[in-house]
Amino acid sequence: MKSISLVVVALLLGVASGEILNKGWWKNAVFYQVYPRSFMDSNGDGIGDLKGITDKLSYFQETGITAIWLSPINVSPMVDNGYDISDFRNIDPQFGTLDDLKNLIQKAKSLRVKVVLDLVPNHTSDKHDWFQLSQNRTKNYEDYYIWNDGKKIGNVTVPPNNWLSVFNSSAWTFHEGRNQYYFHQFYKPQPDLNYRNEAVQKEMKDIIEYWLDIGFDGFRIDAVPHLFEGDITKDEPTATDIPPDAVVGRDHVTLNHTLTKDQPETYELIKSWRKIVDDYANKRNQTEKVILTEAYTSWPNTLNYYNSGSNVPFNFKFITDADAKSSPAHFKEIIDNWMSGKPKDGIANWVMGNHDRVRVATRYPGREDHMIMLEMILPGIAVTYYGEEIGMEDNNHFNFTEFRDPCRTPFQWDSSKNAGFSTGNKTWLPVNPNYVTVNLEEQKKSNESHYKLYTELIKLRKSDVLMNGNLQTVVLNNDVLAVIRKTNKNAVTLLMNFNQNSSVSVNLNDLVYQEQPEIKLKSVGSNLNQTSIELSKLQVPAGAAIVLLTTNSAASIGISIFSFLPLLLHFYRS
Ligand SMILES: *[C@@H]1O[C@H](CO)[C@@H](O)[C@H](O)[C@H]1NC(C)=O
Ligand SMILES: *[C@@H]1O[C@H](CO)[C@@H](O)[C@H](O)[C@H]1NC(C)=O
Ligand SMILES: *[C@@H]1O[C@H](CO)[C@@H](O)[C@H](O)[C@H]1NC(C)=O
Ligand SMILES: *[C@@H]1O[C@H](CO)[C@@H](O)[C@H](O)[C@H]1NC(C)=O
Ligand SMILES: *[C@@H]1O[C@H](CO)[C@@H](O)[C@H](O)[C@H]1NC(C)=O
Ligand SMILES: *[C@@H]1O[C@H](CO)[C@@H](O)[C@H](O)[C@H]1NC(C)=O
Ligand SMILES: *[C@@H]1O[C@H](CO)[C@@H](O)[C@H](O)[C@H]1NC(C)=O
Ligand SMILES: *[C@@H]1O[C@H](CO)[C@@H](O)[C@H](O)[C@H]1NC(C)=O
Ligand SMILES: *[C@@H]1O[C@H](CO)[C@@H](O)[C@H](O)[C@H]1NC(C)=O
Ligand SMILES: *[C@@H]1O[C@H](CO)[C@@H](O)[C@H](O)[C@H]1NC(C)=O
Ligand SMILES: CC(=O)N[C@H]1CO[C@H](CO)[C@@H](O)[C@@H]1O
Ligand SMILES: [Ca+2]
Ligand SMILES: [Ca+2]
Repeated sequence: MKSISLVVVALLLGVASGEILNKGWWKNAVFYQVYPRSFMDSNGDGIGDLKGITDKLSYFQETGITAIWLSPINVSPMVDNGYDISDFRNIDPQFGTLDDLKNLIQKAKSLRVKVVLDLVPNHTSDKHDWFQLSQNRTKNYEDYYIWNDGKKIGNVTVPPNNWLSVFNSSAWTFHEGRNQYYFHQFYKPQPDLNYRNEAVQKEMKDIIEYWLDIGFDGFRIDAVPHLFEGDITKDEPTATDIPPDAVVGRDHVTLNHTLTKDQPETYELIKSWRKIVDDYANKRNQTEKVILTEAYTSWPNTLNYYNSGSNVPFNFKFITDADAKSSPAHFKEIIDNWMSGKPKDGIANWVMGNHDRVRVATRYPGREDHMIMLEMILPGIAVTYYGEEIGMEDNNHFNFTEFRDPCRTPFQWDSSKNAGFSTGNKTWLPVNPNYVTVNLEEQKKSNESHYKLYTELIKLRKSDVLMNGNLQTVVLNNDVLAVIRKTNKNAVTLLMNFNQNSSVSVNLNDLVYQEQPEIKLKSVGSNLNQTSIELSKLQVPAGAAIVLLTTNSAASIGISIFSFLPLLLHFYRS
């Protein structure tokens, strides 16, 4: 009897007894966001493409990047730069072919660079087959989207509620063919999928498995707070603090998004996706898949994402909650809040920029190195937006049609035509004219550059103290933020002087170990020329950031006594 049940148990386990390998590979990772249109153009049409990225894969390996994530590459009418997908299983011809992608992934694997796909599940393009079938009520597809009759006021039909699109104006558009409104959180040609329909959930599961078959190491999931909507018969309340220039009834900021953001069902959906990727890896004994989620949201909701299986609920606090005027105390608060607020076993992450935001070098003028040093020295995951490693700035020399364009201009490889991005006669967005001086080739040659600093930081991250050390944040003399990582052997200290006008003297005696103080790294142009370092009055030059390493002499004594202990015991016994 007993042996039979053992066999049964073994069989049951056997079914699911694969193994997820290399668990936690992402915990100290550097993720790098590639914006494919702007990274490298292989065929001179002025638009970046997959072959271009493949040609540059060794760059990521050289630099020490763990994983790249690709902004959308799926087939798209490009109403919103690929965030409007019309075929989830194919590559937009502007970027190349499915074979190009397979080559990219294969080469990346051989270089040990992981590749993550941007999944855009909140909506499709109105050109997607599903929408074509849904708009004429083809059986099984009627409810793929969020359709509604609207309300009759007298003889006039109006949208069912007051919900507004993220890009302002009503989130409902009337469709003549179907004689109903459809809902869109973003642009009109981006109808929202109806995740309350099981068939839609099944479609997305199949799509996730499809891309895992192609070889992706995980997904960055776009706009998760917008996946579900609440009761359509209800209006959203007016927001409490409306900006003075906003138009009530038109602008998204004027409503409190109690029904169109962060609905509780979202977390169940993320959990189901976690399960899909885990089951997939488990069944095939593959490396763990990673899930990154994009959500501009509150603390409790961020915790929900952590607890639903998102490895990296993006931390945008240095984009949304701080700027160049923020004090060291404010930075400290942001860091401490994330560290104490995240779940105990959750991994912190730090994002300084992305394709929707002003670049970090433009938001923190002259302090781009501070911000990169900060994300690299803090515990957990660092996320780089392409070009941050060379201090690329927003291209504000042109009048762009889109408010998000200035941060999306081509990568600045060298000082040749089009910054080495394209051999074409024009590029889809104009290259920043500063490429003549701000470019990778120049920075590789230079003794002191943003790029050199970036690669040195990545090397330093591999040290035990930055992988495992604890964290302390201290404000010194009102001007300097100290970020200290410490093990019982040594301490790495980042000192950021927020004062651009004068150097500040700080006393580190009670904060760090005393032995072998060594300046490991410094921000570009920091003017640091101390020959002997005095921990009691260390000068941090105006606007500079430095990384200091010190050693615990007691720890090495401790270790030597400890290692003699067995020997002593041996003597004692004999
Ligand atoms: C996965 O590994 C287990 C042992 O850990 C082995 O029994 C199983 O056959 C492997 N499965 C595959 C698909 O390789
Ligand atoms: C509905 O639209 C699809 C896609 O355009 C088309 O193939 C199909 O024939 C249409 N069905 C009806 C009933 O019009
Ligand atoms: C709607 O009704 C009003 C009066 O009730 C009338 O003046 C108007 O012409 C009607 N409009 C349409 C489009 O039928
Ligand atoms: C939205 O409403 C909630 C209560 O339902 C309130 O706590 C919150 O402050 C409101 N937010 C805004 C932006 O109006
Ligand atoms: C939406 O309205 C706000 C003002 O409330 C404005 O700042 C923003 O640029 C508008 N967005 C678009 C896409 O027009
Ligand atoms: C951008 O357009 C504005 C108004 O149309 C104009 O005043 C400004 O000079 C333009 N800037 C550039 C860099 O062309
Ligand atoms: C670029 O411009 C040159 C000179 O005007 C022209 O000869 C060439 O055909 C153009 N190349 C492309 C790819 O359009
Ligand atoms: C760069 O460093 C090398 C070796 O340390 C030195 O020989 C060279 O003079 C330096 N160049 C500049 C421009 O400082
Ligand atoms: C630095 O000096 C400028 C003008 O010289 C002043 O506006 C600014 O407030 C000063 N900054 C600090 C941090 O003292
Ligand atoms: C370092 O040396 C340079 C030139 O020798 C000098 O201008 C600068 O003030 C010094 N910096 C510090 C922090 O002493
Ligand atoms: C938060 C957010 O807006 N994320 C993306 C969701 O989709 C829109 C529309 O396609 C994109 O523009 C956003 O980047
Ligand atoms: Ca191209
Ligand atoms: Ca939605």
